[in-house]
Amino acid sequence: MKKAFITGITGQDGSYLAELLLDKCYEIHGLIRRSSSFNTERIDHLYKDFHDPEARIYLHYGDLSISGQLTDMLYDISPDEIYHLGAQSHVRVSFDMPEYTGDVTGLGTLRLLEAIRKTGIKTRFYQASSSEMFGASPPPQNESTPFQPRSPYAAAKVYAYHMVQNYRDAYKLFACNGILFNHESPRRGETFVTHKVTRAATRIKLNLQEKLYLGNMEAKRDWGFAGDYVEAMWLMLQQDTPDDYVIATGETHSVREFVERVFQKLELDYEKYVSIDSRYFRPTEVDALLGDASKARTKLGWQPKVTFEQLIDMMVKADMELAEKEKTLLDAGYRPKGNNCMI
Ligand code: NAP
Ligand code: G4F
Repeated sequence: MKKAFITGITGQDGSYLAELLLDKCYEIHGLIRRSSSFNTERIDHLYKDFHDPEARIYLHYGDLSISGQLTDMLYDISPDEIYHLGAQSHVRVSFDMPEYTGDVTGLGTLRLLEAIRKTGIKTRFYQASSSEMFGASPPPQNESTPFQPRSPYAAAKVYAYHMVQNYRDAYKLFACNGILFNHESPRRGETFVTHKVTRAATRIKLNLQEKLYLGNMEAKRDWGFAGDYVEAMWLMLQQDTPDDYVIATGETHSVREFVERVFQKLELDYEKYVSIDSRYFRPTEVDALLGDASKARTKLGWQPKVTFEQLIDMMVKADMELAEKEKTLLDAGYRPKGNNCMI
């Protein structure tokens, strides 16, 4: 049985990747942060108590900002594959917390690479690089497009990307950068724009919310489905040689178009409900992302399965179910928990 170590297992991608690797009969070790409230909601359906003989997911407390502990953990587990997905991943928040983002999103990668080098374990390493690194470079973007980062998050990811390449060259580590364009799902964090929109529109439909406040609606993104993208991560680590790959759908849509389509599906006119709030604008924006994933298609045999339209349907359906539950509770006199004041 192969062993995988996943950082960010409690995040959107971590949960889909854990599902995929369980299907492939891996033993999974995940890094989780101590939290005063539960933070394992996305993997609760996969988890079995470790006393259960069928348990194949093991969780370990730790933090990407603490190197000694990461080194000990990797030495003890000695995983065949490491999927490094943990990060402060919110671009707008990275402007509020640039130092923290540099530490966790940038140096966190270095800490893991150093842990591999120092322990000498034989492993393969996946780095969650990002299309945000392209920043101001005009679309379409592929593996040869220059990086022009436009946020502390993107700058931290560029640093991590280069450290991966450096450790690959200097120490012959099997280390890959997956340069993934935006990917979404019903498990996407609610402060990212797609989920913020589907959640708000479905709540508006059921009279649970009156308005939706957004920032720059003209930005364009290449949005795919997270479930498809984790397959590409796995494929990268199954190749004979390590390399870097762009993963994208090759289609781009503006935030406005996304909003319009979601509201249309619910037979609502978005212009009646959506207002602009400048606090959601970024000091510097990435105007347009559109990925060219030809290399992944040719070398990995990877291509996305879920279309933009299907992604929207999936997210609207899941959020409508949640909104209906919320309404049922409210109608019965209960106050449902979980409305985020930071959205
Ligand atoms: P996400 O939902 O925000 O998940 C981030 C994960 O990192 C969570 O499990 C989080 O733990 C963990 N984490 C944050 N700070 C940590 C720390 N100091 N120590 C240990 N763990 C920490 O992100 P995602 O959308 O799944 O994305 C996964 C990775 O791909 C990230 O590196 C992201 O930057 C990158 N990426 C994402 C996209 C995209 O469109 N989704 C595109 C390109 C690249 P908690 O649950 O405790 O917060
Ligand atoms: O959903 P977003 O916050 O995603 P963003 O900034 O593109 O970053 C995501 O994708 C990256 C890959 O390219 C990842 F590396 C990163 O970790 C993250 O997963 O914003 C998308 C667009 C932006 O242009 C933003 O300005 O939507 C615009 N937007 C407009 N109003 C908004 C809002 N974004 C958010 N989060 N909230 C708004 O109210």
